[in-house]
Amino acid sequence: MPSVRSAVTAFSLLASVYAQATAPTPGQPARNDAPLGAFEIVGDSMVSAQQMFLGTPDKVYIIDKTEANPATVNGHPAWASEFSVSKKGGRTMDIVTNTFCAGGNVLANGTWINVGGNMAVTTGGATADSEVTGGQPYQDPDGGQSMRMLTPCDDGNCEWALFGKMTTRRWYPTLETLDDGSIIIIGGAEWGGFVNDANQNNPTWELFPDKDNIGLVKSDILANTLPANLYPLTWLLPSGKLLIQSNWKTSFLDYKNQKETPINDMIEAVRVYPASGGTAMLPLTPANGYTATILFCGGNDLQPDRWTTDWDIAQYKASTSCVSITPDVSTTYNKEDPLPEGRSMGNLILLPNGKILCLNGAETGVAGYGPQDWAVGESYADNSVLMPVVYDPTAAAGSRWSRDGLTASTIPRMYHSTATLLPDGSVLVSGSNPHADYVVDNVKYKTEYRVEYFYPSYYNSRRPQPQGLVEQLSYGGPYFNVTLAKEDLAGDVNNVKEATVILLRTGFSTHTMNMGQRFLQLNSTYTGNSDGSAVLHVSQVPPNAALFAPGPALLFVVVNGVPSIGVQVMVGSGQVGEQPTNNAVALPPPSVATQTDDGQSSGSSSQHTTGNQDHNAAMRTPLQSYTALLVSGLLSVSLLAALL
Ligand SMILES: *[C@@H]1O[C@H](CO)[C@@H](O)[C@H](O)[C@H]1NC(C)=O
Ligand SMILES: *[C@@H]1O[C@H](CO)[C@@H](O)[C@H](O)[C@H]1NC(C)=O
Ligand SMILES: *[C@@H]1O[C@H](CO)[C@@H](O)[C@H](O)[C@H]1NC(C)=O
Ligand SMILES: [Cu+2]
Repeated sequence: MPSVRSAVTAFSLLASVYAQATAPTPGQPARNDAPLGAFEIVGDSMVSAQQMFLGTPDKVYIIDKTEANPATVNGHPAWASEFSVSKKGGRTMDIVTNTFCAGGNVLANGTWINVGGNMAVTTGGATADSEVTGGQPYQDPDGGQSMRMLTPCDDGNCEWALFGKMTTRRWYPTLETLDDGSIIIIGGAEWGGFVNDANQNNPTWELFPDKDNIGLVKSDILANTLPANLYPLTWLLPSGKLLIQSNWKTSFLDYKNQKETPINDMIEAVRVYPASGGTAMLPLTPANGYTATILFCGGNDLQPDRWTTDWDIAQYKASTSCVSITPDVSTTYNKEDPLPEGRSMGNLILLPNGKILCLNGAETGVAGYGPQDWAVGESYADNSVLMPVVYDPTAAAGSRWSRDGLTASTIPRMYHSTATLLPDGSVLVSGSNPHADYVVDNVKYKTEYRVEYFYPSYYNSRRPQPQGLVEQLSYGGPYFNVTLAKEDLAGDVNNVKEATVILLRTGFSTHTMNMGQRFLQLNSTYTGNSDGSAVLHVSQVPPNAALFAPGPALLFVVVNGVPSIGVQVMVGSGQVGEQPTNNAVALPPPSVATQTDDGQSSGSSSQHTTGNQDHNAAMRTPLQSYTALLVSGLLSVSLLAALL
């Protein structure tokens, strides 16, 4: 006979089943039934995500331009917010001055800066007359020379603070973190407009902090690439020089000696804003000797004079062209597999499995907006591309792009949209607002607040749970050991042979660039144990801070293409300044002991089979036990019902 006590026990069992179904297991993603290869609308960004970055493992910081967002802060519309990845919502923030098309990046000590922007505006993006109190109704002082700082937090108590002024006004500057963890601030226009022009060009760069008082330094490439020279595409190269790509030109910048050297022109398409191709440095790996190759995809083939004439640019076909350059080896651009369709504003996001996700953007037109009759609403782009596509740099040429298993989004992500990788390996996508102000009615491309998560194919897999990951990485020096249990290796110790340890900086996402985004595979060897567990011996970052600038990054262990949940680590000293480097300590030689299973030792081929069977068992077990719990939970519900 069922007693009340057994019903109570059954009820608490049910409660625990519920808890198990909702609370994420440590080391595992929030859910294991996500729609793979697809997007899911998860929340509201409160302000439109024109700029965005992952600041802590749970917090994404979103920055908009000043506009009539219904969400408020300190009695005026908000144009910044903090979004919690786990809670799928957050709070508005006061970023004080107009951040319209500002730039950002992270310092070696983990503080982010956001600089530049535009004048105080009033309704419709029109210039406001009051520069002192800020324009009404927005109360947004001029942000043209603003420097803003935020040290991300998880307690909801951090705020943006103004801390000084740049030497000059910069609207559309690029920021790149340098090998000493300071930041170079490059280019921009003084006052704004669709493209730059000679009357407001700012062909200079400056440093923050500017420890040697260099001040303002002139840049030839920015002087010579009007009008499409805004947000110049810039990477710190392993050589310590910067690659700057603007309009059709390319240069090296040796910032330490303040010397620029022109190299070959870009081919096939303009990649910089407003053509807005997607760009990413490919993974730096031991296999490629940590040689940097940069991929450029999409954009369009417009010559300089075409940007300043009035024609229906919104229907002009974007380019399918992808090219790459390996600047420390050769200054020639190489053609790569083209995109399946032309794309402007297609954002390239590095995934921890070494593949690159291309998403967002449009098949025709360019970044920007305006009042012209031909504009779509105000959008200078049309024919949104809703289907993502994935690039595998290790696949054979001709088959690097793939759409296997992918599903389209339902939300056009046009001008002023963004994307960033999250620690669980999903990708947060937000923004889109090809308008001068907040517009949601009667337009094809409205101001977007919807936040989506995209779930790569590995998302639902049981994640490796590496033990022994460090919190801080040095440049060179001793290696560290990371333990993987048998289940982390899907039951086959031989899987350790292909396991990788990945350092990934997600970057500052805006205008189809993720400033500072970078992927570096740490060198590693392994010791596979006879009980099926293994130890990875993992090198620190190679002794060259230009390979991966100091500052916070995510660390992943990837087994069979499945990443662990990324943990935030500090690369380098945690301080701005020259980084200590040491020689890398040699790693132990790789070895794998013969795996014994149920006391039976086996040869390598049957061992492989055993491993696969174990893999299936490992995949099944949690599901089976979950089902068992669920069944007993349901039984207890009927038990309870029978009692009442
Ligand atoms: C990081 O460095 C910058 C520049 O030196 C400084 O202004 C900021 O306060 C530092 N942040 C922290 C958390 O110390
Ligand atoms: C890491 O593993 C190697 C090889 O098994 C061992 O010699 C070394 O002592 C280990 N280091 C630490 C810090 O555990
Ligand atoms: C990786 O480590 C091994 C063993 O110490 C070493 O021989 C090799 O040169 C390293 N590779 C790179 C790219 O540093
Ligand atoms: Cu913009």
